[in-house]
Amino acid sequence: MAELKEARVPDIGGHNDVPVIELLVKVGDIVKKDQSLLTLESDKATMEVPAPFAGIVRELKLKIGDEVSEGAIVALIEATDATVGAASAVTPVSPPPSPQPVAAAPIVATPDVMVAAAPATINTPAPTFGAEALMPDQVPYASPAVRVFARELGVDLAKVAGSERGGRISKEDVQAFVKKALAGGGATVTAGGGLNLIPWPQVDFGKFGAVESQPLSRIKKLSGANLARNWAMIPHVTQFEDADITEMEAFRKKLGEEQKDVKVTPLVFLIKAVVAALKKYPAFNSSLDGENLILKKYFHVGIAVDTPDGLVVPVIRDCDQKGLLQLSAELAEISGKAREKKLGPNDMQGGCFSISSLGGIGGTAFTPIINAPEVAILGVSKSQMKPVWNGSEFAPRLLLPLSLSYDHRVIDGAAAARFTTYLSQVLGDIRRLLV
Ligand code: CAO
Repeated sequence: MAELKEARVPDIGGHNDVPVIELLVKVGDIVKKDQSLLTLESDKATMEVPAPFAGIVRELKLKIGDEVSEGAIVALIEATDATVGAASAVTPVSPPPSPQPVAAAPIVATPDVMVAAAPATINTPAPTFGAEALMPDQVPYASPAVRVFARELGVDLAKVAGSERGGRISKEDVQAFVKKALAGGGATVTAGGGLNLIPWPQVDFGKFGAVESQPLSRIKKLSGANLARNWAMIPHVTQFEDADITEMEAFRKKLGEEQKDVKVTPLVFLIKAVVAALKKYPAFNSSLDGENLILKKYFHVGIAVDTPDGLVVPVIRDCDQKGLLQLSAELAEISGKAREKKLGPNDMQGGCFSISSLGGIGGTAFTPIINAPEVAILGVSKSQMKPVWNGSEFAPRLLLPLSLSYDHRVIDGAAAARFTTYLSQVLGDIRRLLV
């Protein structure tokens, strides 16, 4: 018999204890190099683990429901490919294995990864989209692509009958399920978390006038699913406040005249003020993890960036350690990368709190949707000169409208009012940033 080799879980982007949701081979199967052996699914991504070489599966070391990290042994494979010795993800069974660099598994990005990935170790109380979250031994049998497709449509795969061999669910099965649901055939499409919503209205718009159908961009599809989940799952409340930024603006303009290399917008002052407020009110720099609150000691701020393809939220790291000019340079860099579609997953991971600024466009207030698993987000609208009573007369002051949406499971209304009041004080007198 040829030498037995170990196939291991490769680099899965720093995720740990990721559940096995699907075994794609069984003992005795002949596999080709790169053929998928099993599927892992974190709350951020679905990943297939490929065979590092061709051969016969002699032993499976994992079962559905096991939780694995990089380096875990997936299977023992009797190699049939002469090139095996060169494969980097292969570890001979004997002598004892040593961790080896491995090729990255193909990762099917889910909205969190694509739009605003969260710290990988946080186990956010997530909506249960399918049976896999409830009963690992009764996971619906479908490929990752079909799972992603079903999730985008809000379909619970546990309710779909698979027509392929072994009951495997195909894309067509999901489509047929949705069609039946829309036709009122009794099936229930759930939008997540067990919400039994009535079917989406089906209207032939062409009956009422000329129409054109445009496909949604990938970013729009991903961010849409993310936003819908966050909006449905998080009890949002939005607290409004106006900050008097008359002096701040005077200073910013002066800075802009002295400093021609980089454009300094109000947003970087907001980042610094937010960091000061996060330090003073640490619950805003946290994430829910089951019945615990994870308090972060770092200050990475996500910035919503509008791109032609949709919204993305890259993260500026360690904002507490950076000055206004460095933050301005990094803001220009990430927003440029976002618009040129050059952001990588790392650029969008690890955020603590997000800011969505529409101040360059207009509007007086809005209610931003929290970027889970963060617990709050600050919306910023356009500043306006307004008369403000100073005790003896109305004086013209530049007011910046702030809209703080927060997760009411974590933050009380009084804390939110304190947070926005403090933010407003800091922006009103930026010397407070030095305190
Ligand atoms: N009030 C008044 N003017 C403001 C302002 C505010 N709150 N914020 C920015 N401005 C001004 C800037 O000073 C700049 O003026 P000048 O060109 O005269 O110097 C102008 O508006 C344009 O600013 P900007 O938008 O280029 O820069 P920014 O740093 O404010 O924002 C970025 C950068 C990337 C956040 C922004 O370009 C963007 O994409 N915003 C949209 C975010 C979004 O879509 N949020 C919604 C999410 S929910 O769907």
